[in-house]
Order: sequence, then structure tokens, then C-alpha cells
Amino acid sequence: MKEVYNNILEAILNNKKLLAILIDPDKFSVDNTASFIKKVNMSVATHIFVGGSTVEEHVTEIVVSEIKKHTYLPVVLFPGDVSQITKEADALLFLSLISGRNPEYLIGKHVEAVSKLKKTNLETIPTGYVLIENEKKTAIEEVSKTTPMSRTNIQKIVDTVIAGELLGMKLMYLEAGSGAKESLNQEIISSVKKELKIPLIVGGGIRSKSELENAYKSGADMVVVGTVLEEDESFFDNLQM
Ligand code: 1GP
Repeated sequence: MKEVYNNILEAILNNKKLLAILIDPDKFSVDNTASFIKKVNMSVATHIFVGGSTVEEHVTEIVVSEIKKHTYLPVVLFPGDVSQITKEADALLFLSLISGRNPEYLIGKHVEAVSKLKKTNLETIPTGYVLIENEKKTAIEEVSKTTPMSRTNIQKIVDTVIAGELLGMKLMYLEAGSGAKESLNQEIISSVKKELKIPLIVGGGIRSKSELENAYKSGADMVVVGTVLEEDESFFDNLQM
């Protein structure tokens, strides 16, 4: 059943905050799947995202199949490339990097993905992806060869997400970049939230409970955390029911 997106909408209507745990197959040991996913299951996490900027062919499929053996949570692909598409997942964020001006990440990869998608039953969710600068160059910036948006030009960020919404995107992902030095500030998140009608996902560089709470308070419907758990699984203590 293709219900991931509808369940997100329903959760938001019920004022439920959503949390996605991001697993980068490139930095994840498959042998650790059972123990890691057990911690995810016992936490407040509502989704598992799987993806990374540079992942070898077929690795995503192996990781997703293994994760699915241990959880009922929806597993959503957050792919850095077409090679990361696998039928084993429940849904796919069909990302358009609308902060950038590289046609490959606006339409090129999408065209390339179609023949692969036709062979799956994946729920495909059109998602605007907006990369915002942080103090260091992140992998996404490097791989996509795009310039992130300035943190100070908030009006341009707002106009960008609204343009994405008008183009028909169903989710909007505000991204500071994996392992960002600084997560996105309240002003950026709340300014976007004020104008946006579709669900807002926020991620990148969240390393503390207060940053997580601030993201929700500022208007994020879903927050994504990855690096902090790769570095130290004791962060799950902050994610208890
Ligand atoms: C990266 O937004 C996600 O694409 C999560 O970022 O790894 O810094 O938590 P972190």
C-alpha cells in the first residue's frame, strides 16, 4: 500500500511530530542492523531514511532488506543517486535540488531513474530539496556541484520553497548538509513555515536535544538526524518515548 505520504499528512493533522533516522549505507555496518534498529524501534522515531551522497551500487538494497527484517517503520529512500533506488523500500523521496542550478539534479537524474522505477512498486514522493550553507563544504555540495543558499538571504530561501510548492512538490526538505557544523536556525525554519502549505522536513547538523526541539518549535513537521547517531548511539537516550 502506498500510504507513506498520507500517513505523514495525517500525523501532522493530529499534531504529531515526526522523526526520521537517516542511515547512510556507506557509513553503516550491516552486521549492526539488528541492534541499531532495535534502538530505533524503541525510540520516538517514525521513519527510517536510507541514503547517502556516495554509496556503491547494490549496497543500499542489502542495507534496506536487512532493516526491513527488524522493523515495521516505513523505510524511505533518500537517494544521492539513481543507483540507490531499490524496490525493497516503502517509498522514495524524488528529490529536486531546487536550491541549485545543476540540471542533472533538477531533472536529469529523474529521467534516468524512470526505467528503474517502473520495475518497482515504490511510492514516489516529489520533494523539493533546499541546501543551505553552513561553515563547511558538505558532501551534497561536492557531489551535486551546486552552491548552497546563503543563510542571510531568507527571502530568497522562502521564494525558492514556494516556487517548489507551486511546481507541485509534496514535501519540502530544508537541508544544512550531513554533519553540518551548525544546524538551521529558527529564523530560517519559521520564515519558511509561515508561507509553506506542504509538510516541512528539516535536517543537517542536529547534535543535541535542544536543537531537535528548536527545529520542531520553529515549525518543522519532520526532523532528520543521522550523523549524531553514527558518532554515538547513546544519543538514542534523548529520543525515548
Ligand atoms: C543529511 O539532513 C540529513 O542529509 C541529516 O543530517 O547527518 O547531520 O544529522 P545529519
